[in-house]
Formats: sequence, structure tokens, C-alpha cells
Amino acid sequence: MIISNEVQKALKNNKPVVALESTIISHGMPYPKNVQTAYAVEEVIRDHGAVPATIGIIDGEPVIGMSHEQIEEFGKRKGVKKTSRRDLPIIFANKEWGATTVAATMILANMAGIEVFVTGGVGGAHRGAEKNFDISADLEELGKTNVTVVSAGVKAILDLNLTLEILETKGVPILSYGTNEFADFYTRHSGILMENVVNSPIEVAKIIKAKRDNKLDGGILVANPIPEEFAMDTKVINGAIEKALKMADEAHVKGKDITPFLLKTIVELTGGDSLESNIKLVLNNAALGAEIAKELCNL
Ligand code: PSU
Ligand code: MN
Repeated sequence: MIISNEVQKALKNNKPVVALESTIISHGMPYPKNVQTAYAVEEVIRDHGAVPATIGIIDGEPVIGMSHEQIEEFGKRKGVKKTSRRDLPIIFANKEWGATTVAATMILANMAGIEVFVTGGVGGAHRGAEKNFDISADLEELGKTNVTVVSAGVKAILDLNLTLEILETKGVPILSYGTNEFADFYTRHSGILMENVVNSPIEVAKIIKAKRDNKLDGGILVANPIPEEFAMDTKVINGAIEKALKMADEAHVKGKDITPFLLKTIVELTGGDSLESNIKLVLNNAALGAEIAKELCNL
């Protein structure tokens, strides 16, 4: 893999590094907001004293710490493949461009020695998963790969209760940040009460270290709710989600295309409001992720 000089240097000197995914760029947001957001997220991480490492696969080679030019290319290039764990060997062998999902980014971050990863929302069990088995590989990865993922919980397009049950089965600690209500991406109010609440980056860092010291393999999910001022109206977002799910069903969207389809449709149905919330919550996660990475370096 190719690790940028800056990221290499930071890792060598025990300086904080935060991993970032690229599916959110290529399949999660429209151009040019996707690229602008990717830059802004990196800037927030730098402002908080950590080094950002945006991860993607270029011509079959994993890149840890993409340049602005590479990020721009990921943002507008056609045919970049959404790449999860199962896709990695194919993308490598065929020397293709791959935008890494949470699962694939965790794998590559872990290989590079990066312990903290920031995204918007992780994948989960889709509604109806008890019948159709549509469960994101992100959950499997959280069960086995030693990376802490800071996200705004999981999106209400999914079945939240089912997702939380699976994470429990896989032994994934979920740390709810600053509130006991599980973050559901666009709002702070899923109505699901959580057992483990943390209120500071150092608390999270201590839990990561305890897991590492005790050789308990697997990830940690930090559920960081969107700040109230950027949250969407529950009725508006739930209406858009219901409609988008119906449209996906009617258009027979399947498999890996479902999440990108729903995200895009919800943006259209909310006149772009959901995209603004999405951007704000990622920036909010970036600040927290950088602080956690810093505390972890100090322990
Ligand atoms: N949730 C978002 N934005 C995203 C994704 C999820 O709010 O861009 C992307 C992430 O890369 C995540 C992937 O890992 O979708 C999950 O897709 P699937 O359900 O097909 O595993
Ligand atoms: Mn799926």
C-alpha cells in the first residue's frame, strides 16, 4: 500500500492520525459537495491537531492519505467501484479504482496502523433484513477489526433495533456520546436508549486502550449525534425515508446499490436539506475523532 509521507511520519512519531473513507465521496454525496466536504473534514481534523488519512484504492493500490487531486478524482470520476471487504481482492487483481466502504476502510486503516476512523454513518441491517438478509459487511468488520469508528449512529433508512442486536452479538462496544439516546444520523432522537454513555474523548481513548491491552479484537462504535442546530425535522426526514424506500422497491434496486440510491433520493426529496445535515454531522464527527486520536496518543 501507498502511505503518504505525512501519514507515515505521524505514525512513526506516535502523532494522532484519523482515517477517512472514500465511498462517502464517490457514492454518498453529489459532486462537487462531496469533494468540498472531504476537504473540509480534513481541515477540521488538522485544526484539532491530528493528521487526516483519506483512504481509497487507485489502480489496484490502496492509498492511505490521498492528496487533494486524488480526492477530486474520486469525487468526479465515473466507474469508481464501491468496495467492501469482498471486493478488495478483485479490485487489487484488476488494478481498478475502488472507493472503500466503512468495512474496507477499517481493514486498510488497521493494516496501516491507524486506530481511529471518522465517517458519517455506518452501514447496518436494512429494514426487512430478518427476511432478505441485507446486512452490511460493516457490522462483520466492526466485530473483528481493531478500529474505532466515529459515526452519527446509523441512518434511519435501516432497522436500528436489528442493527444494535447484531452489534451486540458480534461483541461491539457502542459508546453513545453525550446522550443516552442512540443517534439516528439526521436526528438525535431514535427513541432507543443506550447503556454506555461517554462524555469526553479521554473516556473513549481509555476504552480503546483497555480493549487493546487485553487483546480483545474487534472495533468500537462511537455514536456521536448530530448537533441539534443541524438536525432535521423528524417528520420531514421520516417522510422522505419512507418515500425513498418505496421508490427503491418499485425500481427494484438491489444489493450494494441500495444505500447510494436511498441517500441520493433522500437528498432530492428534501430539496438538499438532508445533504446539509449530512455534511454538518460528518464535520462534527471529525472534530471528535481527532480529539479521541490525540488522547489515545497521550495514553
Ligand atoms: N451511510 C452514509 N453514507 C455513506 C454510507 C453509509 O450515511 O456513504 C456508505 C458507507 O461507505 C458504508 C456503506 O460503509 O455506505 C454501507 O453500504 P452497504 O450497506 O452496502 O454495506
Ligand atoms: Mn447490502
